[in-house]
Amino acid sequence: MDLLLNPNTNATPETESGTKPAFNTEFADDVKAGFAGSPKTLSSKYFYDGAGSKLFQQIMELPEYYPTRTEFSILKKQKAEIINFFNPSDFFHLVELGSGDGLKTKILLRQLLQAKARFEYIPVDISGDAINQLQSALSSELPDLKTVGFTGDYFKALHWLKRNKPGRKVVLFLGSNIGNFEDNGDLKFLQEIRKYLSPQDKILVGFDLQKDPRVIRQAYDDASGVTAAFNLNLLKRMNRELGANFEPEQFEHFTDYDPIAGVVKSYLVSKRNQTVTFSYLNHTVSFKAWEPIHTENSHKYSVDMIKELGRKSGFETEQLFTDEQHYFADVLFRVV
Ligand code: AVI
Repeated sequence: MDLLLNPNTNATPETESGTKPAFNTEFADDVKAGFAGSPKTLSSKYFYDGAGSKLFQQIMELPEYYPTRTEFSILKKQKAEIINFFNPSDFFHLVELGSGDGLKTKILLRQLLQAKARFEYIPVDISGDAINQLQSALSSELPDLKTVGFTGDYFKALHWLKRNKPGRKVVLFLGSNIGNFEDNGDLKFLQEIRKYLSPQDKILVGFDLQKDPRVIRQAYDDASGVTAAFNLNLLKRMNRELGANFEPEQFEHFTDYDPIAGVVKSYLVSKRNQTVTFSYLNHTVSFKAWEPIHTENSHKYSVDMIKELGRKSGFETEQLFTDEQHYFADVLFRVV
């Protein structure tokens, strides 16, 4: 299981400037191991290099991709109610896991400042660039905000916080990233977070809800092909970083939603028998015609599933904030 899931921040910005990215041993090992198994797999965390992060920005703007704008509208409409549940007059650390550009969080930050809440904002991100950019934006946009950024993985951050910032915590894990884990990874992730929290602490988690299966399917198979390009970028990334010779036009993006399991599964399907060489790894991999590589899970939840997930992780569901169509929910769990 991969606990370091951080969609907006696994970028390798070096590729943006055209220089060769540093060799990533973990990526090489994961590719080798994932392609040795059956079915072949590749973790969705590798979507987010420089090009993939830009494509994900475009996905979030697509008419078919409802989660981002729905969560945005929930936060906008219910910000006053949400921050009240944080007990804003009692000092707390607001810790955001995967803060990225902080666009959604700024809605809550502004509201907290307006309400004269006693808090310090601690954005956590694997990308030092993302943290630096966010902090400089916040210092000009919200000069009264007290903030300390943390660059590193989530659990290192929580470990550091437990020792160095012992006060009450409200953790944010927005954007439905909780849905991108492998089987039971969501539970393991929340159970792990729970270990670093104390009574009185809370966590606000974004969940994409189960709905008309067609609406979900379209969100991952948009008419303009941006999601397909996002998936196929994995092949280009392997070409760039591992010296592979994938021909992206010899693979296709395929995705489907299983309403029983509540999961969108995405694949790259080989259109013919082909062998790919990874020149930096001295390694080859063969694909049969119509053989899939499983590249992503995106879980969709019912309210009962969310409450059960919370219970099993040591949390009680305190409040569920949703939109009129019940497409998305930001769920506040408190430690039990
Ligand atoms: C980052 N994550 C919540 C997105 C999702 O909806 O599962 C990733 C994504 N994959 C395809 N489209 C968007």
